Amino acid sequence: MTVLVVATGNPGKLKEMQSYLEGTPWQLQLKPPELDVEETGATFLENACLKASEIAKVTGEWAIADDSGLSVDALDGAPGIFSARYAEDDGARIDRLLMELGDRSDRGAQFVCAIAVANPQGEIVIQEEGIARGEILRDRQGSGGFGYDPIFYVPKVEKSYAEMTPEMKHQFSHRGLAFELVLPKLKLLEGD
Ligand code: ITT
Repeated sequence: MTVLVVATGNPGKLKEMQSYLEGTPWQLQLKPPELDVEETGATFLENACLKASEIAKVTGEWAIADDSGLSVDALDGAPGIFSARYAEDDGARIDRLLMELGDRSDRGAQFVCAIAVANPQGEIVIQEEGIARGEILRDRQGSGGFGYDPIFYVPKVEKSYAEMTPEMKHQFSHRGLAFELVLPKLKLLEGD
């Protein structure tokens, strides 16, 4: 079995990535905790590629990275690629977003997830993006998930991400959609 290093330090993302990769022939390995790649890219995809490539080169193994975030229409796409850097923890990030949006009625937003896979030489062999549209709630709703989940509402299923089961979030989320594109390509690679 070939090792695939899951290049994230975010426990919420890690849990979802591990569950999406379950059943593939890859032997998943955690990223060394001291390895932190600076996200200097201008897009989600650039940052995902930077993280996958750097972690692959340092570990000498295949690596998969996720760069994701929430872009709010009325805030000109903020926090976007700066979603993790918006405030110091998940609670404060949600508080800041709700404060910036105030009682504006245009509450449209999208979650974006870019996934990149690098070979042990650090070359990017897969890059895909998933986008999920929704609305920013006025208050937190639900207790599951992580990050901005309690304030991101998907009208089609009348639930916030934090109210979804893991299976439902897989079906409707940005990360689930990105993995739908990535998994068949990973399968082909394993056959090489
Ligand atoms: P790594 O770079 O180590 O993977 P990170 O948390 O720094 O971890 P990002 O730079 O990609 O990751 O930032 C993503 C931000 O968006 C972060 O604040 C997440 O909590 C949030 N986020 C991403 N996907 C999410 C999801 O499915 N639900 C809620 N919040 C999410």
